[in-house]
Amino acid sequence: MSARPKILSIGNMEPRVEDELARDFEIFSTNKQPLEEIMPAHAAEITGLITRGRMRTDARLIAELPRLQLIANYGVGYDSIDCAAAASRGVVVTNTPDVLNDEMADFTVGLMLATIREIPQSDAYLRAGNWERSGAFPLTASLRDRKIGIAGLGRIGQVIARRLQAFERPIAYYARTPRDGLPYEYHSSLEALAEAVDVLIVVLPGGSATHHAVNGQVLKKLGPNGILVNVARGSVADEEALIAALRDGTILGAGLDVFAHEPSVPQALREMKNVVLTPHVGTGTHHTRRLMGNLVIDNVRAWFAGKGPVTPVSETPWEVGANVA
Ligand code: 8YV
Repeated sequence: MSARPKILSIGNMEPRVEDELARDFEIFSTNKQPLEEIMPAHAAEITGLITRGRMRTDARLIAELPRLQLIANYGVGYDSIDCAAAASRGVVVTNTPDVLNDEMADFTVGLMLATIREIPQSDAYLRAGNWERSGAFPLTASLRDRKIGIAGLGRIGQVIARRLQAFERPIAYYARTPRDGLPYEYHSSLEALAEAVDVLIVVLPGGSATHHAVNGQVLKKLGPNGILVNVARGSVADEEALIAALRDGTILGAGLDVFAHEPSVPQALREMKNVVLTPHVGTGTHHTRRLMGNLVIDNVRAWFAGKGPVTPVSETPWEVGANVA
C-alpha cells in the first residue's frame, strides 16, 4: 500500500475536518504541534495544506513546501493566501463559496437591525437595572426612514439584497461593474454609494485591491445619520478613520463583525456606545461550519483521488482533464 498523502493543517482548523481527513491522509496540525516543529521533519513530503486563514499562507510558506499541490481554505475569503505565489508554482487554491451565503445574509441583517435599534445596548440597559431605576430606554434610530447600500454585490451581497427587499426600503449597491437584471440602484464608486444611502453594508472581498476602501472620505459621505455594517474583512475599513468618525459624529454608528487585527479590537471601539461588536461570527453556526468543513474535505479528497478540485478560486482555475498529482 502506498503511503498516505501528507497534509499540513494551519490556523486552528476545526478538529472534525482533521479527524475526517485523518482516515485517508497523514495530518500534521498546528492544533497539536507548532509549525516550527512540523516543518523541518515533514515539509519536503507535504502535498496538501488546509487552512482557516488565521495564519497566513504566504509566498515563503509555499516555497518551503516543494511538493505542495493543493491549498484548501476553510472560508470563502482567501485573502490570507498568496494566490499569485501558489499559481506560479501550479498549486491549486480552493475555498468554500455558496454554502455560507444564507448564513452570512441572515447574520448581516441581524447585525444591521441590532445596530440601528441598539438591541444589545437595550439588553445591557435592562440587565443593569436601568429600566426600573431610570425608566424607558432612549429612543433609537429606525430602518423606516433609511436607504440601504451594499458595497459588493457578489454571491453573498446578492443574498443580503434579496433578504432586504422584504424590508421595503430602497436598496442601492456599488460593484466594479453593474449587475444585469437586478432591481437595485447602481453606483460606480463607494463614495457615491455612501453619499446616496443611510446604511452602508460592506461585503467586499479582502486583499490589497480593497485595503482601506472605506476611508475617511467615504465615511464623511455616509454622513451624521449614517450606519456602517462591516461583515467582510477588517482591512476593508480604515479602522483609525472609522474610530474618529464614530467619535466625532461624522457617522451615527457601526455594526462590526471584522477588525483590522483580529482577535484584538481597539479599546476605543469597546468603549463606544454607538457600536455593536461581534467576534467574526458571521458564519459561526454548527449548521454552516459543517457545510464549510465538508467542502474542505471534498476538495482534498477529490484532488487526491485525481478528480481535480471541487471549488477552485479564480486565480488558480482548473481545466477538466488536466493532469493532477
Ligand atoms: C471564516 C470567513 O473563514 O468565509 C470567510 O471568509 O470570514 C469566515 O467564514 C471563518 O471564521 C473560519 O475561520
